[in-house]
Amino acid sequence: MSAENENISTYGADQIQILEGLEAVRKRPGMYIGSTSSRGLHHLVYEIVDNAVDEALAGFCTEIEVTINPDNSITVIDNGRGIPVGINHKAGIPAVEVVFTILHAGGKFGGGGYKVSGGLHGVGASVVNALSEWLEVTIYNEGKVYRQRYERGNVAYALKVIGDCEAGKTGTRVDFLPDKEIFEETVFDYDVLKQRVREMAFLTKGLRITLKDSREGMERTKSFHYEGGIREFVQYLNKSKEALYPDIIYCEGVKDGVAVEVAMQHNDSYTENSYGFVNNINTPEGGTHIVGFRNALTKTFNDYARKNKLLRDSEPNLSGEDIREGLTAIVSVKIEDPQFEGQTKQKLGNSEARGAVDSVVSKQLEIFLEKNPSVAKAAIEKSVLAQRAREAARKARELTRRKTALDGMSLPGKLADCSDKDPKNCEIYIVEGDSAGGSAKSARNRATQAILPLRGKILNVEKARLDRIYGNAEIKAMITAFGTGIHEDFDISKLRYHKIIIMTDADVDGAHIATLMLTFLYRFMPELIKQGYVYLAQPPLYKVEKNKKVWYAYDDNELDSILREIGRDNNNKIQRYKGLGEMDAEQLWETTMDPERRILLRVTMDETAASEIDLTFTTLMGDKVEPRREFIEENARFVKNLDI
Ligand code: TSJ
Repeated sequence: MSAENENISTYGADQIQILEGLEAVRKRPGMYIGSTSSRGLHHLVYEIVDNAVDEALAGFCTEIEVTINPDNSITVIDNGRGIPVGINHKAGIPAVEVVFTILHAGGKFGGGGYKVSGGLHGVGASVVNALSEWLEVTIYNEGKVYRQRYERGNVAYALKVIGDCEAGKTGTRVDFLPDKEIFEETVFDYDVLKQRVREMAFLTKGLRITLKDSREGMERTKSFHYEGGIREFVQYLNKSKEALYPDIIYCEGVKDGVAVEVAMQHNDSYTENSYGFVNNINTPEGGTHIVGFRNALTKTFNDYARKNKLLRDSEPNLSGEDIREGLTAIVSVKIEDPQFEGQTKQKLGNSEARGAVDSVVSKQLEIFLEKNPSVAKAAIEKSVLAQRAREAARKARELTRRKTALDGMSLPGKLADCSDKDPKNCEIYIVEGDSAGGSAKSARNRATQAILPLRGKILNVEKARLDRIYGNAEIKAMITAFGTGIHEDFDISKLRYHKIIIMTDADVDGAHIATLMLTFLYRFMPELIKQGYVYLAQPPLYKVEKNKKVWYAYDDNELDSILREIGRDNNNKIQRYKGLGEMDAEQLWETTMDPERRILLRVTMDETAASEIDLTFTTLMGDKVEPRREFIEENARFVKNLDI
């Protein structure tokens, strides 16, 4: 009857086996792409783009174009050699069909050395095919255009020639529509794709990746192309910071089958900002490549400092942490058979990567420092200051530790604690200002809601060294109230409240204070955010009264719709709240604190491009005005809730 039946009979037993393979993917999609949420949805695109990037890494592709189509399908086009169309002898079907219909069609076939990207999932095109309502692959090669279509992983028609193209043109095009039966979310987010595409372009120097949105009303295009590769990545990450020296330190080499590329530059901040990549995939958990990098860095800088008398004989060695203070670095390795370890399988385990990165960086960094003594001096002088501050911070910390040991877990004086002691039931409101703190204290449910008022602007941890941070009263109060400790002492099981709620005025100042607090939490207790314990309260902006009835509006749109409903007339009394302090306890309770009625925003971290999170903070909190304006303008058209 249909082409479908014909194909199945053509391929016979082999085909049945194949279909079973992809059925497994549809049954348990999470096993193959992590989740069926928005994150899994976007993962489909990365999976396809990764394959095209592999072609670029092999030296045969210079351009990739990714398009979000009006029907929410995706098109990825490259100008590589085109997936081979010849029959694969082992499978008895065209190689391209093997790619799309056999699970884990990695390995080698047709002598082509087809390699699967070694990422978190790294499962390839067949998984995307299995999870798509339909997928079409089009190949341009030797003057011909080939096409094959699949539906939910099944062959819809066999590979066929659909036309001619210019003799020299080669490339691959994949169109697919994610299956609504599988995904909870099927609408693509341009910004999410943009982050990953930009990262890919930085990591593959010379490659141009263009991202297009063709959906109605959302049309836009952006091209990413960096001849400098990860050197430009470091520049980009440092763009809203003050670099300590103009140069980007760069090391590159191949050893024991591991291709190593490292770029770095110090800035005047106090936090390290390094990212590791293995086969272009971010490794937030680190691994052997990062160990090798750190080892080389510590050793080479100390050797240089001793040799050039930048460190006195009486002074101890600089620690790795001292040298990495304010360092922005990208460590990128390419390796044939990456082994991932740890709970989340994101930590590189290959021991040869440690030696390779160590050796390449040690050799080339030493040469660089010899050639650029002013860079060496700037970096080492900063490290020496870091060393002293670290020592001072250790002393301050020990003092507070001893103090708490003496008076037994003394909670901050300003904290109005709740009476329930089960953290699961407890919330802590961090409130800006004593007056709002007062209202919150009278409004709260004393059993489960604790209030910690903070005075004045909280310290910007982006601009302070550890000793000052630990000495800051507001920060000390938060740390003791939470109960978890920080850094090496951090223990999430000691968290005293399962909801940490930041409550600030609904204006620009309030947003700034909330960002300062989130910056502190992100830098010092990221687990609290990662595990979803941190929230933003949403106080209303307006109160509308009419005939003794009251409405609250949380933004201008809501105010509009309330007014439309009740009629715009002189009986309306509209009050714009300038701050939390203007609300009385009852109003604050019913609008912002009552668990039954309030709106809380949970703060989340999207790990798609970790490097972008840091950039968001430093752009918003740093000194440079220009990048901040650019950032706000660039994002203003599509502002959402600040979703870090
Ligand atoms: F993921 C995918 F399969 F869907 C896909 C693959 C999607 C896209 C957009 C591009 C590709 C892709 C694969 N682009 N280029 C290639 N190259 C090959 O598959 C290829 C071509 C020739 C040879 C050879 O040895 O002659 C080897 C390979 C692996």
